[in-house]
Amino acid sequence: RTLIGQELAGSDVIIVSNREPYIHSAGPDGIRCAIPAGGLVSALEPIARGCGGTWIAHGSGSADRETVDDQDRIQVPPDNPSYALRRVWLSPEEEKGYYLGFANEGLWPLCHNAFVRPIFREDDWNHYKTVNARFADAVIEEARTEAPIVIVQDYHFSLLPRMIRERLPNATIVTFWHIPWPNAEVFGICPHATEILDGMLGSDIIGFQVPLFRINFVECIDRTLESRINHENWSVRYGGKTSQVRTYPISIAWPDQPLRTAISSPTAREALGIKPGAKLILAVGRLDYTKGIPEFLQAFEDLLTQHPEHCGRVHLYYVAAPSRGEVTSYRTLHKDCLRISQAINDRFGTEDYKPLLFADRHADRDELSRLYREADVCVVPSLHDGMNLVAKEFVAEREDEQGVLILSRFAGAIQELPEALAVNPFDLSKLTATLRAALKMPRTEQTERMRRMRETVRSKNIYRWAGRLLEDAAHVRARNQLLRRG
Ligand code: GDG
Repeated sequence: RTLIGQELAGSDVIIVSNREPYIHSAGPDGIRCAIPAGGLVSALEPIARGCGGTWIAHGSGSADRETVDDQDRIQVPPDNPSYALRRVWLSPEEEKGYYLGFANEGLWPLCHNAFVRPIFREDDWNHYKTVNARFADAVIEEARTEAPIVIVQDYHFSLLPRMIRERLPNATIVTFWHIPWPNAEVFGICPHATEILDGMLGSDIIGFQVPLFRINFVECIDRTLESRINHENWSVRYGGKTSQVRTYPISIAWPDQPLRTAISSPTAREALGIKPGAKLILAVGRLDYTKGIPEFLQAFEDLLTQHPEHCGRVHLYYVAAPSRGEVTSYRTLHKDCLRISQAINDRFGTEDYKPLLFADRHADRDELSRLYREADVCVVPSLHDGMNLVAKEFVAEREDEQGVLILSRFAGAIQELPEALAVNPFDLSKLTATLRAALKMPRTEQTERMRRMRETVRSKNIYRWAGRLLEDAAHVRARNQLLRRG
């Protein structure tokens, strides 16, 4: 963490993401400032703090507007201001077209094999272009030098690297794509495939979570653009400029201080009414159709149907934080999950046994930590996932080296965590069988697997991710400076 700060102290570093690192909400005692959940913020916050850079994001709440009145730029975090947060305000039409429309109804389903049809509306695309251009303006305004390091996050900003490059040719631009990249045939569905690839190749470095996504990306370039690809060092020469295509598997901060709860406070199990000896299965994730929620609920129902000895002895706690509720497919998913959950409880519940708790709300961080620590099994049944941080969080919390992780074969995290029980969430009978095996796994085997996973997550943590990415950026910057001089 300190190294990152030292390396970049005084550098002109600009981070761009859709979401803000701090969310302001208005309450009875004024405006409160909270850190949103998710890996992106914990990964990039130390960089922003360490180098006193600037973070540019979409201002997301009315309370946000109140905190700045008519100014767009504030110093954060509030308790120890160390970098600037610049908000870009979007009109409701821009937000709908760029964020809900093109990014979340177009690119999100395009990039995930969840078989939800992507929707590409011309209007959404126009808003996406406009908003990318507005963020480019903000980058230009915020750059303190003519050669800043700009770190662009995710599928909301595929056009931004080119837009910055045209106006700041000496910038070092790194784009990190947090979600999967589809194969060339699928990507070809997008009516704006060429512009998107051209936009991304404005970057010096394009980062993906795992090797397959980079292979897919390079294949898309090969089929779409006049370019020269070097398969040995994964670089693309296009329009007189070279971009490196790299992999940086994202991770989490290893907890510095394990959560210590007061001895007198009830355990998560007690709070849920779980009897001693009964097993707790946990799943956590945004309410998103890529996360395999109905699929896993079905597997749980099958477990209770086919192996009734589990009734009364096994509980499932599903924390499904609502997400993108303005998009129809998400609303339908939410209703389906509630209906299936109700049916399971109606069928198997008794006066003193409720098999399933489906919590469609945002849990607080301490509650999640406790659940991770007390669960017997944690399930990540994603149909497709760039990485999946929940799997790593569960492992990081298990100081006791107990607990079984069931992890989708289609989540990037499986590549670093082969000791998890891998599942294909589309294969219902195997999913149910794996769940059964997890519930029976001997403690010694749990320890063996968990110990190895903990070693991996401890060493391949978020600081390593950020460190590798910035080291590569510094390398590219130094090389470009030399080329310019000489
Ligand atoms: C993308 C990619 C990639 C969830 N519910 C609650 C809550 N969470 C936290 C988890 C975790 C984060 O949100 C979700 O992590 P995922 O990895 O599942 O991320 P996505 O949102 O799908 O984001 C993904 C990630 O980017 C990073 O590159 O891993 O593949 O899709 O940290 O703990 N946190 C709290 N309450 C909740 O109810 N506090």
